[in-house]
This record gives sequence, structure tokens and C-alpha cells, in this order.
Amino acid sequence: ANVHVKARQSPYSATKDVNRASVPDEKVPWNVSWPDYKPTEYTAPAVLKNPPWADDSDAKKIEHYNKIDGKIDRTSLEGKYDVDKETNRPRNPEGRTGLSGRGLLGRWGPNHAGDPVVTRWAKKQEDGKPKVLEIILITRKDTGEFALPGGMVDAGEHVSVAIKREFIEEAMNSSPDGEKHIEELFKTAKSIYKGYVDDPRNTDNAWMETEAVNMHDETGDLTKDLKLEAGDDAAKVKWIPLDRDLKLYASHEKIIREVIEKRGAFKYWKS
Ligand code: RP5
Ligand code: MG
Ligand code: MG
Repeated sequence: ANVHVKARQSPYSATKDVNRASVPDEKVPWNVSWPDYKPTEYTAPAVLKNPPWADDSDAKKIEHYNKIDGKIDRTSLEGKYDVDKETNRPRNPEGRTGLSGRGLLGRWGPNHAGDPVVTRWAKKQEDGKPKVLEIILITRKDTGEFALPGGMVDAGEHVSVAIKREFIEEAMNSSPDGEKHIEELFKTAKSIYKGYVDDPRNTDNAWMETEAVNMHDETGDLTKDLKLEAGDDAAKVKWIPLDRDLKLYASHEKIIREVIEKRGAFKYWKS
């Protein structure tokens, strides 16, 4: 089945001792009855301090779930989500995670992100084989895994703006000056995935969703002089050929596989 996996990992992201209640595969769906289910309650101190990117600690103060709430988009890309009548806490549409509260996430319910998938054809290609794609990936500071250089959509921001902004922050260290082809590169944008992300920060009441967009440089001219420099949550940034198995953050492998299929590129996986 397609149950979330990273959203059930312990210890919880960025903690050493916050352990999720263990949730077996078959008990992930909310419609499987589990009267004794006791998720670990956890919301990170940074979230409880009420920064502008986070909601009130009291979920009962949220009035507009499943709606655009002022500048905050509380709609889910997965359709209408349930809200618990007693606590007014939203329910993760993919099921139980073993942790209640918001963990590291600011919003009750969906937390929206955008992911840039920037690709071109690798220089070296083997005759008679599908062509290998190269992709810009960062190494995340938090987990050390390869990841798309994506990030959270700010309140009131369009996702396409967030995708470009995050790309410039994380893959260009916020210095797009002198980069002539960025605009043209982003004109090639094609949406490839919209929905839930199996992010390790997810909880029963707060979860990541993303729209991933592919910018593809067919000739290689647009990215020839592109200077990559890691910034923000990126420790490193590089062009990586997609001819090998990579340990990728959250659901990013699924997104990249989608792009490989769409472009008819070489597939590094067996099945
Ligand atoms: C993932 O977390 C999304 O796919 C996106 O890449 C990322 C956004 O969070 P930060 O990079 O801002 O931590 O779920
Ligand atoms: Mg960022
Ligand atoms: Mg990021």
C-alpha cells in the first residue's frame, strides 16, 4: 500500500528523545479502529513562540479550515480533510503518524511548499541507451539527504513565486545577479506533482504538501554559465546525474521518477 513511511520515523526530526507512538502499516488509516491509540504530543518550542509563520497554539482559534483564510491557504491539494469535532484539530489525510500537535510545522493542517526540479541532459551519454538527465539537488543541513531546493510558500505568495525564490535562495545563495538566463529557464516550468509529501516532520494534525515544477534546459545553453552556490537550508548544491540510486528527502524520489518518466530518460531503478 501507499502508506506514509517517513512520517512515522523516530526520533522525531531535530529531536533526540521525542519518539512517535509506533503505528503499524495496517493501522495507518483513520478508518481502522484503534481505541487505545495514544500519539505522542509534541510541538517544537520554536513553533510555540508564535512566530509569524505559525498558527496559534490553540487549534480552536482556527475558524477557516479547508478554505483560504485571509492570506493563509488552508485548503489541501488532497481534497477536503477532516477536523476533529472536540479539539478542532485537522486530521492528516494519509492517516496516523504516532505524533499529535504540530511538531516543527507552523500551520495546523496543510503546510504548503513548492519544489523546483531543474534538469538538463548529461554531457556524457552512452550510445543506444535512453539519455541520462542531470538535476540540481541540494544536500539538506537538517538530514544530510539529497533534496530538491524547495521551501515553504509564504502567506499570500503564489507557489510559482515561492519556487523561484527558494531556488535562488538555496541553489544560488540569494545572488541571481548577472545570471542572464534565469527568466528564460523558469519560462519552461511544467507542473509535475501536486499533493501530500511524506515528510519526516508530519504529524497527525500538521503535514507538508507541495507542488513540484520541472524547468528543463533542453539544449544546455540556459544553464551553461549558471553559478551554483548553497544557501539557507542547503549545505551543498550540485548537478547530479540521474543514473544512480540516491538517498532523497521526503517524497522527492517519487517526484524525480515522475520527471524521468515524462522525459523518457534513463531509469536507474529496476522495477
Ligand atoms: C518538503 O519540505 C517539500 O517537498 C520541500 O522540499 C521542503 C520544504 O521545507 P523546507 O525546505 O523549507 O524545510 O516536504
Ligand atoms: Mg528555503
Ligand atoms: Mg528548503
